[in-house]
Amino acid sequence: MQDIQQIELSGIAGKTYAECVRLNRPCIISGLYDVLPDLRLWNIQSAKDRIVDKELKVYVMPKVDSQSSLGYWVKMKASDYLSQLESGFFDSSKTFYLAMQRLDEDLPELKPYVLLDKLLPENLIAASSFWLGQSKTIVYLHMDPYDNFFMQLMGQKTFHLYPPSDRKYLYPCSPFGSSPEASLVDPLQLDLEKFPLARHATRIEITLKAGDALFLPIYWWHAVQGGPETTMSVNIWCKGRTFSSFGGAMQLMPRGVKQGIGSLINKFWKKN
Ligand SMILES: O=C(O)CCC(=O)C(=O)O
Repeated sequence: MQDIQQIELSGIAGKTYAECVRLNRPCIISGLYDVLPDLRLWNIQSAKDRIVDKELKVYVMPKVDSQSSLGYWVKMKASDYLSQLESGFFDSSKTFYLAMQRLDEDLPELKPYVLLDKLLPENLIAASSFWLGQSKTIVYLHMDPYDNFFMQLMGQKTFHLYPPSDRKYLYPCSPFGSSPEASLVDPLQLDLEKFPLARHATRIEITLKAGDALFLPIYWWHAVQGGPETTMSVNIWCKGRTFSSFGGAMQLMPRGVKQGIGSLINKFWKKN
């Protein structure tokens, strides 16, 4: 792993986060036993035991060479998804990904097995999500308005990272469009003819294996590539630090304002 600091998880909730914020760089967190006491619990069979009866929303990504082809979500029974994960998916032209399932709302059955409060006090947690994918999933280059603790439970994932200051080289989508968090650049197949400025960007590549955790600071650009086997992960997005990068905040501000106005109108509408 290049240029990446390792931090041992502190026994005091919030202390590791404070250290990560001080460094304000991606770091690997080791010694996650307090948060994930039994890594062996995270396998397909235990997922079956806990969530088999659920109806899930699964992300479907067409298997083509370009991030311009959009994915979409389908409803699927957990039992079908999990058995297809084991036996191979019927439709090999697509990649299926049980992505970004909120532990609070979508899969509370799994919450008791990740002791999030050993890492962060509850008031700092914006959301936590579960990810379970077939091999070679790809989440294209984007950034999020949260610090992220990303914990790998099964299989490997490679993160392709760029700092917020590389925004000027990464062809971000318009701040006024629907996906201001996305970039047009594909680090996995860098097209320098189409995106010549991308040659100036500084990429960091980190591969996480089961038991590893990455701290990814707010507004860092990341594309995430699943390894050759089934992958399982949990992450926590942390509250606060919106203005820690001016460029990042400006990129996402118009959408934040639109969402704020939308929810005010909704509240007003419901009242009357
Ligand atoms: O695990 C993945 O496939 C994507 C994760 C991601 O983009 C995130 O945690 O922000």
